[in-house]
Amino acid sequence: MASPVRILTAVPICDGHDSAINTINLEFIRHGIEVVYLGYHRSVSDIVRAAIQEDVRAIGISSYNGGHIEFFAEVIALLRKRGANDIKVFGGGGGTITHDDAVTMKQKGVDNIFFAGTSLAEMTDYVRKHYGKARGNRSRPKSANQKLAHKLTAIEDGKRTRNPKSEIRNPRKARVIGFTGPGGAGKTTLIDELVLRFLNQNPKGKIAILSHDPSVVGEGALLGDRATMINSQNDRVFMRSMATRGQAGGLSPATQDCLALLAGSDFDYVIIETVGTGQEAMPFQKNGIVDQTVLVMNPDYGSRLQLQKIVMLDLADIVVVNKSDLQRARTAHTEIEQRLEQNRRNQRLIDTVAKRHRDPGVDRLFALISDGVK
Ligand code: B12
Ligand SMILES: Nc1nc2c(ncn2[C@@H]2O[C@H](COP(=O)(O)OP(=O)(O)OP(=O)(O)O)[C@@H](O)[C@H]2O)c(=O)[nH]1
Ligand SMILES: [Mg+2]
Repeated sequence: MASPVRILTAVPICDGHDSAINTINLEFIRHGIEVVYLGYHRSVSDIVRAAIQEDVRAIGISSYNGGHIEFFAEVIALLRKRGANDIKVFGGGGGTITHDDAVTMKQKGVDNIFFAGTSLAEMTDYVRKHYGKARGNRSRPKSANQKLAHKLTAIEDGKRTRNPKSEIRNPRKARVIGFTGPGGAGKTTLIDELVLRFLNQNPKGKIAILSHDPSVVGEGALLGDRATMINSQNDRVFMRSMATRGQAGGLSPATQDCLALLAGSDFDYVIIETVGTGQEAMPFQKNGIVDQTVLVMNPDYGSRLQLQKIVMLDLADIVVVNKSDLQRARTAHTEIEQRLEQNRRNQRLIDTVAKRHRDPGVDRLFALISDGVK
C-alpha cells in the first residue's frame, strides 16, 4: 500500500487566525493525509526548518493578517536556498488574499491559492492529486539535516531498512530517552522545557526528537506535537513526527529503525515520545535502544486501583507527576510513591509543572536525565 501523503500546515507570524486551518486539517486527515501541524504565529525560518526535517511534500499556509505576498515568497526563497525545491507551497486566507495577489504569488512560485467559498473536498482532491504521486529520484541533499530527513522518509516508506553492518561502523553516539504516558499528561510540554535546559547548558549540543501520534493503517493523522513546542524550534533541534500507521502500543512499525539511525547520527540525545498510552502499554523494548525511560502521569488517573494496573509503573526508570499545580497532585504523589515502593527498584518520582517556566521539578528531572540515573 502506498504511504500516506505528508504535508505541513501553519499560520504566519503575527497571525492568530487558526480556526480555518484547524477545520482544513481535519478534512485532510479524514481523507488519508498526514498533517504535521506547526500552529499559528510561526516565522518563515520555523516553517522551513520544520518542513525540511519532516520531509513533507508541501506546506499549506493559512494567512489572514496581510503581508501574504511577501511571506509566501520568503518561504519559497528559503526552501530554495536550503535545497528543498521539491517541497511545494500552497494556501489560502479567505477574502484577505485577492485574485490579483494570487496571480503575483503564483509568479513567485506558489502552487495554488484557495479563495473564500472553495469546498473542503476541492482542497483535499488538490492535495492528493498534486502531492500524492510517488517521488521520483531525489536530488542530492544540501545539508546533514536534509540527508537525515530523506533517510527517515525512506525507512518510513519501507524503502530502506537499517543495515546492521553500517550500524557497527557507525556506532551509537546519542543517549536515548523514552517518554511515555497517558494522552495530554504533558509529555511534549515537558520535553520542550528539557530541551531549553539542554540548549542553555550545552552551547554546541544537538538533540533529536522522535514524536508519535496515533493513526490507522492507510489513513490520515494529525501530527500535532510541534504546535506545543516553543524552545524546540531551534537549529540545534531535529524533530520528526511519525504516525503509528496502525501499530498498537504507542510507536510506529518504523520507529526502531528510525531511532537507530538517529542514535547513530550526530546528536547528544535522542528523545522519543510515544502516543498517549493506556494501562497496558510498554512501548520500549527490554534491552532495546532506549537508555532511560520516563513515565509522565497526570494526577487525574482515577484511584489507587488504577495505579495497580499501569504496567509502565513497574518498568519506568523515572516517574513524573506532571501538572502538580492541580489539586489532586499531592494525593497522586503519595499514592504513586507507595505503588513504586512495592517494586523495590529505587525508581525516582518527581513532581513537575511543565507549563511553568523555570520549574524546579523540571530542573530536578533534567539533572536525573543528565546523570543517567536508572
Ligand atoms: C474568525 C475571525 C476571527 C477570529 C479568529 C478565530 C481563530 N482562532 O481563528 C477572531 C475573532 C479571534 C479574530 C480576530 C482578529 N481578526 Co479576524 N476574522 C475572522 C473572520 C470572520 C473569518 C476567518 C475564518 O476563519 N474563516 C473561515 C474559513 C474556513 O473560510 P475562508 O476564510 O473563506 O477561507 C477559505 C479559503 O481561503 C480556504 N483557506 C483558508 N486558509 C487556508 C489554508 C490552506 C492550506 C488551504 C488549502 C485553504 C485555506 O479555506 C476556506 C474555504 O472556503 C474574518 C472575516 C472573514 N469573513 O473572512 C476576519 C478577519 C480575517 N479578521 C480580521 C482582523 C483585522 C482581525 C483582528 C486584527 C481584529 C482586531 N482588531 O482585534 C484580530 C486579530 C487576531 C490575531 N491574533 O491574529 C480582518 C483581516 C483584515 C485584513 N487582513 O485586511 C478580517 C478579514 C475581518 C475584516 N474584514 O476586517 N478574527
Ligand atoms: N495545569 C497544567 N497543564 C499542563 C502542564 N503541562 C502541560 N499542561 C497542558 O496540558 C495540555 C497537554 O500537554 P501536552 O504537552 O501536549 O501533553 P502530551 O502528553 O504531549 O499530549 P499527547 O501527545 O496528545 O498525548 C496542554 O494544554 C498543556 O498546556 C502542567 O504542568 N500543568
Ligand atoms: Mg505530545
